[in-house]
Amino acid sequence: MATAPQLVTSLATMNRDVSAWVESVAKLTLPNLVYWCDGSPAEFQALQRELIAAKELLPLNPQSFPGCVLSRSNPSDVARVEHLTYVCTRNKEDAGPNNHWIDPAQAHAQMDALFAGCMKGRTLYVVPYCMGPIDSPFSRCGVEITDSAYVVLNMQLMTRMGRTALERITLDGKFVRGLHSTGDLDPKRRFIMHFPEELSIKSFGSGYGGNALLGKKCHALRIASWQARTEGWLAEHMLIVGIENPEGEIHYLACAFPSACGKTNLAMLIPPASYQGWKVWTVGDDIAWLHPGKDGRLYAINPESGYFGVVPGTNAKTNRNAYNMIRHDTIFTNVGLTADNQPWWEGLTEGTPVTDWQGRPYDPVNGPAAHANSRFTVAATQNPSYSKLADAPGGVPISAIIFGGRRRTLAPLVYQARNWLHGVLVGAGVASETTAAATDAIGVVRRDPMAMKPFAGYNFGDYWSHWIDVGAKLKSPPQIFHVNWFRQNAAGKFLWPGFGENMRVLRWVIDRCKGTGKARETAIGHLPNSTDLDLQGLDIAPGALDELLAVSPKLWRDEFAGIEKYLSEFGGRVPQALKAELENALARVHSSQA
Ligand code: GTP
Ligand code: SPV
Ligand code: MN
Repeated sequence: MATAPQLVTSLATMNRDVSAWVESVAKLTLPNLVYWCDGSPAEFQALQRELIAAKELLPLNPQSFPGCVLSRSNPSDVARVEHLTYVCTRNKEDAGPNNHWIDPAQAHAQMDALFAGCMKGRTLYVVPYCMGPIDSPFSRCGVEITDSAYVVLNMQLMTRMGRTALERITLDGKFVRGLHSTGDLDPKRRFIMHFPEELSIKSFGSGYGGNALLGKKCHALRIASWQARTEGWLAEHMLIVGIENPEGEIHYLACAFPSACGKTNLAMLIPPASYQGWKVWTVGDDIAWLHPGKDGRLYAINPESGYFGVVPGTNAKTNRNAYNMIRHDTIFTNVGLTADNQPWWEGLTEGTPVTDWQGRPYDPVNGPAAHANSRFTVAATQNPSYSKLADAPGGVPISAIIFGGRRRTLAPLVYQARNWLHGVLVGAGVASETTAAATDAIGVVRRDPMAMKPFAGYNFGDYWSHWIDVGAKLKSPPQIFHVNWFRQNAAGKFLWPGFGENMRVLRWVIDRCKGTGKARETAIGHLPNSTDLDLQGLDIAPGALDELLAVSPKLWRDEFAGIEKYLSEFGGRVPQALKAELENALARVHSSQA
């Protein structure tokens, strides 16, 4: 007979719905202890100390990385698992061809069988959290039940977690239920299931990132995108950044790039030396919730309060803000170590790795010292470019939406859509090379509409309709653009220097929004001539810009044929207006001579 779980804090009596759910989960999972997280710094410290004592976390060099720890995950558990991620709607068509699906009743049965008794000998943590500023009408709450203290620590950095969140849940009368167990980390017993109609999530068998920190992709994108559709807003895989010019005018941009395609970097970019007086303010680095405002503009909040960022490639030159930000009070996951216990990763220009991410002596034969999807978890307030408006309950007004992808060929450095509807087509047509952020093959170009392929909680056909509807509600909709920082030459070298230099493209984007930027019209939209970009002080290979700003009608004909084929997978759910827009685009590209 299992002993009755012991209740630890007074939070257990604050909300009857939450308590009843916790009780029923405890009955199923049979933990030793039920612990309600209050979200206090003392709690964080105590949990971290416990994990260090249990050797589940390794303290890093206290002189150079004070307050930092290293977590090594199971080598089979290092990224999101898209093939094991499901959206379980009553009607299969509602999940759409963009999602894996099984019947909700069957999904619950399958998951509950895995959860039965899975927390024996473990602690069940109750993690109430609020996605978004605690006092924002746009915020939405959830409770994650997990048996991983590592998840608790991450949720504390990534969300507004604990007592205040539980108070808000009581006011809202509603919350997303996320049940998580690391199980035995057997990849054959690993599933991430979403039940948008019930506002619930069940995740078993992984302790990693988006699989396990349920506030992030599971709630703030898959469940929230469903909620957003019924409530008239958008939940998107976008960074939010403010660009301030020397006159003090700030334009906010929301940019959707697929996983590991540059969101965190752009969100905290440092402008080139010639940009005296320009400042960059980070509102968010991964997720944006966008609401039409009374003034006819689109407003964005960041539902998160921390960053779960890609480590490799971070250095003082590429991303000095991140480099400084992660030197204290940061959780590193799956990086290597130097002899004196400093974290080490590929792209660092100093230090030598002696231990790899699996804890083995470093040997290049075994691959990189840090896993390609190794991550830092850090509170957003540690970011030197943290925006004063990151906590603003009403969010920030968005001037431009920028889609992007990782395309070796074809997609130019930047182009602007003609209008909102054309922009929705540009977003729907996004394709990008896959990255280490998910466990599948890397470097394969796939369609990733609005960078939401792994995250839209419903049928993409309905999703595009919803985008069109939201645009129709806006008197002053954001201008829509597409960028590509990842074009390569024949030798496989990046044509564009990227990182801070991306500011030059953002400046053109903002000028276009203000109506001052110049452009030429092409078959795919408006492109800058090289003379329309501010290139002062830029070191770029001769001919590279011409290549970056070229549009090949022949290649684009093939591209649009591919987009047409892709959209047809969604059959009758694709909005007529989008089909008509695609026909226009095809006609333009076919009649184009160049
Ligand atoms: P997720 O957290 O997975 O959603 O990723 P993200 O979109 O935030 O990507 P991130 O900014 O972490 O960048 C991913 C990788 O791309 C890192 O290794 C960066 O160094 C690299 N990267 C980012 N921006 C640029 C760029 O402008 N040019 C080039 N060449 N690489 C970049
Ligand atoms: C992504 O893959 O887009 C991430 C990391 O931001 S994870 O939290 O694992 O989803
Ligand atoms: Mn992401």
